[in-house]
Amino acid sequence: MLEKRLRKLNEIQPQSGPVVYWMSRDQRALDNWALVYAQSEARAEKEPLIVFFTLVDAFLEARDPHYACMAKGLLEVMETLESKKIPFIIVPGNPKDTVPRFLKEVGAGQLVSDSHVLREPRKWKEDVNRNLSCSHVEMDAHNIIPVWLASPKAEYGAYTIRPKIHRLLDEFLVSIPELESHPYSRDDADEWLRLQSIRTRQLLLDMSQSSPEASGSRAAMDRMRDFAENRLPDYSMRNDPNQSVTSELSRFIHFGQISVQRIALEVRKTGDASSDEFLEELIVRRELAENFCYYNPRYDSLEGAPDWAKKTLHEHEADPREYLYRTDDLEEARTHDRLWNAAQTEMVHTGTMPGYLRMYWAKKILEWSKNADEAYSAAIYLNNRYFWDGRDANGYAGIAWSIGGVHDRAWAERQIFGKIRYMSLSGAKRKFDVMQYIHHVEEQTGTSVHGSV
Ligand code: FO1
Repeated sequence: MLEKRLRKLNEIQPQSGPVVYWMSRDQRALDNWALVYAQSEARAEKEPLIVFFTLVDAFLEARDPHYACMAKGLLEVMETLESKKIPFIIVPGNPKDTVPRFLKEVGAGQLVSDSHVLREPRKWKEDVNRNLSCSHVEMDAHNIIPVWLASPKAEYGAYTIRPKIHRLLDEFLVSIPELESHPYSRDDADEWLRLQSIRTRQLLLDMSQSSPEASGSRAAMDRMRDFAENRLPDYSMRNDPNQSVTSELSRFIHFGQISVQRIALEVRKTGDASSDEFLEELIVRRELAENFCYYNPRYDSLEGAPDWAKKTLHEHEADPREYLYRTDDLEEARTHDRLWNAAQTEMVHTGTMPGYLRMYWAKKILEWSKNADEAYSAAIYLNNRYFWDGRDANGYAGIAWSIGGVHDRAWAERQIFGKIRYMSLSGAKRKFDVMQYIHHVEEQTGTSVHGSV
């Protein structure tokens, strides 16, 4: 099972010396295939195991609260790893410098890393690989089925990837081996590692101090159990923003604090009638978003949209716009549409937004922008700057679906949108109690939301 999840990133053979797991996307000590593999290699070779993380200065549009939330989770990772006698070291800097330097300092014999689908962290890896003198393998510890095995190409939609995933699910959706207490360490390196650990702990304590948010693997597991027991039975009502029936796990998944595989196993165990619906979202739709970013290098612009969508949007570029807003108008929720402003206010104040409204929100940005390119930029900027789960394949795929028709089909042609699926305020009003949602946001955020409905 382990071998099926990994790929070799160079031809260098493993040598003697500690096995280093470069943790990045999968920030958890338990249920982590990359760590399980690194430990199995270290045990087989009777070598120490070290987990290394490199703290980059500004990841996409992430802000301090995101870093604080991540640091809180990493403190828990450090605690768990140390209880298993595995050192956890963080070094700030660009991975292209920090990773090769760290490997040299500890005399590493093998490097194991988790995998990425977004451009920036994939570039980290390419840069690291150019400067490497030890073997490097990568594991997809994020997806149930490794993104490169689920499909060899960009998929058209859920209907094309679904059968591929279901065909492989029984083979990959299996229990995950437990992390064991690690029996090997190297005495001469211990003092240096001890100092690095002290620095790491201090860094994480400083960074996480300001975070009032629940974060980390324990909080994620609690939330998962609470969802499975109390909200899963009502999951079919998830498109109503006034119902609290979703899992609220997306940010924990984003930071890798909980394994998707663990969630799938636990939810399946409940045998609840809504399990299949939830697993479709968790597995098929999420892996479709991963597939999109992995195989489409232009996932963050109109260039990455299908030809029919690019054509229709260009044809309608000169259509008159009743409303045109700049990014700062959008950011500060100063549009004429009170529902949209409420959704934007919720995003800025709480870092979340109900799923149905994420689509409405992005489609209105298209309607009120000069062209689709500007709509893409504004939506991606806001998504990455404010959402807890921003800076992730799901966000890029959601925006590309809403604005660029990705994974969707052509609909009846209309102004501005061309054949891109349209969403209207009147449609929203038919679906749920819009005023109830607006009042809820006002209460929750202590602001008054302007505009009309
Ligand atoms: N991963 C890292 O390896 N180092 C970082 O400093 C880092 C910061 C960071 C900030 C916000 C955020 O949302 C994610 C961050 N990640 C970081 C994780 C990771 O690179 C991303 O979650 C994935 O690439 C997105 O799929």
